[in-house]
Amino acid sequence: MSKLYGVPLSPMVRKVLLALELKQIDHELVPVTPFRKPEGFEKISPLKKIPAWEDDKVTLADSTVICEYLEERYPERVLYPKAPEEKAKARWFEEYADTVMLPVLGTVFFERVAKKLANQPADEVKVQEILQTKLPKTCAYLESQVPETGFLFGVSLQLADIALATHFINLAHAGVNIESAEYPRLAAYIDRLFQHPAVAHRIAEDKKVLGGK
Ligand SMILES: N[C@@H](CCC(=O)N[C@@H](CS)C(=O)NCC(=O)O)C(=O)O
Repeated sequence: MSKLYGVPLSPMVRKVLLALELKQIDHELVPVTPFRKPEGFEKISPLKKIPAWEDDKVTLADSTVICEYLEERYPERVLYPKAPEEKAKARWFEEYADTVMLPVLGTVFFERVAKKLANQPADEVKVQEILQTKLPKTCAYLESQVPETGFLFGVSLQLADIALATHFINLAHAGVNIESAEYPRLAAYIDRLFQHPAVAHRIAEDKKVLGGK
């Protein structure tokens, strides 16, 4: 059976999990956390990061690389737009999520939630700095990009939406919600993302792990 290495609370692992769920691809989740990586993990993930993927044909690292592979190998439920200009834009959103949202939103989650799970103290000074300086810039940019209705490329949820959703899920787990008074389009778009059944399912699964923490 194909294997996904990682844990569902990692935003990049959740991105792949959502793609697997939408495409209904059987897989086994092999738990690997950023805090504890198995001996020899670099043979599967050269940068020792999660997620990594292993199946009968390949071993791959990086959520974007894995998702593009899944799209080409399992094209039944399409997760990227077809038109080249839209597909390029979708890839841009994945790149933006990876390069900007992971260090900004991901750090808030890491400090407040992941460290708590690992019994380590949060650096709240770092969190406040991000919330006051970096997060507003990210939200302002996304406010200018997201549509008033539906998802980024129409009525169905695609990979670009998932790439953004996964970070907003973790931000919400860290107790930060995007205010509709400040970012009306973005807040409404996030509501639509969170109401999508696959996304809602992942949030419910996360809450089982997080419990009362
Ligand atoms: N560009 C990568 C980023 C992966 C990444 O940074 N994963 C984090 C967890 S969300 C990780 O494994 N960090 C551990 C480390 O950097 O050693 C992707 O999209 O998969």
